[in-house]
Amino acid sequence: MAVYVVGHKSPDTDSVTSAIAYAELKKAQGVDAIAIMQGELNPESTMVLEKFGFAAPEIMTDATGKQIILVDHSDIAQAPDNLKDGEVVEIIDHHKIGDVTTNNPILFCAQPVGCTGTVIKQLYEINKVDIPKNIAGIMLAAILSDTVLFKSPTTTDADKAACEGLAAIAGVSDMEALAMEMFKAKSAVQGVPMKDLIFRDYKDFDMAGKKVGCGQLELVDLSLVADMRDDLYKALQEVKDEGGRHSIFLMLTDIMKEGTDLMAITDDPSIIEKAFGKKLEGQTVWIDGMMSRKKQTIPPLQKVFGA
Ligand SMILES: [Mn+2]
Repeated sequence: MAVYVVGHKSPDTDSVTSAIAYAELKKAQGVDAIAIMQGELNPESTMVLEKFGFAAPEIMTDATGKQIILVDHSDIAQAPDNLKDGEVVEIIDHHKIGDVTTNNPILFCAQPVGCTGTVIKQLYEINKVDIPKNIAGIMLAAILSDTVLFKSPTTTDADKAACEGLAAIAGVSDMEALAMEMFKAKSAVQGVPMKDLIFRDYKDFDMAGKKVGCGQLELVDLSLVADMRDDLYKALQEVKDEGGRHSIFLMLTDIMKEGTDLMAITDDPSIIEKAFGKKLEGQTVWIDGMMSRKKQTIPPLQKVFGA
């Protein structure tokens, strides 16, 4: 029976490449593993897969009747639909533990590191399987992406060490050049529908019973979205209303300046000041140093909501 390896909804580079890299490790161990994804590739992931010679994994969104390995998440909301009608057989992750439960004991390997790719590199080593050259390339790209070239506060020494090793295997002599190539690809916003931008890297959270959404656009320069801000705000309002959300955020993250202009629409504007110590000025509030949704945006909000 095939085992499907899948990352979270609105897949990012880590979710896609980790599915491919972990499926490859399972295949080396004799498992019929198939990497899949739950949505279209984003511009950065498209560039990364092309550069290292991979086809896009098939899109599959329903877990019914399937054996599933979750990578890069352990939340039901971010997993394939009807997960309870399938069977989760492993979880490999680097986020806080989510709400997926299982009937049987499983391999659950999560570490507080910057990227699932870093965890998977260790699993290759533990299992004494050589990492193929092109697989090392996409794993390296994932770590550079998730850690924003080691600028994100989620970065650990393990991530840096993994990148050194992977770059050597992949024959990448200039990691920074690879990262810049990816950041430029990910900064492509012109001509993209507003809602596609909002959902490009987006997650919904349950905060004490309130639905709170947060998207993130990582850009080499915020001037790229200067003339789109009003349209983005309008689209964000629609997404908030359609989904019955209490609050919705869009992080406009300046990778080079290392901060985020946080666009926010909320039923209770006081949460912004409580969470981040600053008030909204119009549509947004600039938070110096904010790079990571997981570490810097969501936890203060959860605290304020009492979730
Ligand atoms: Mn990740």
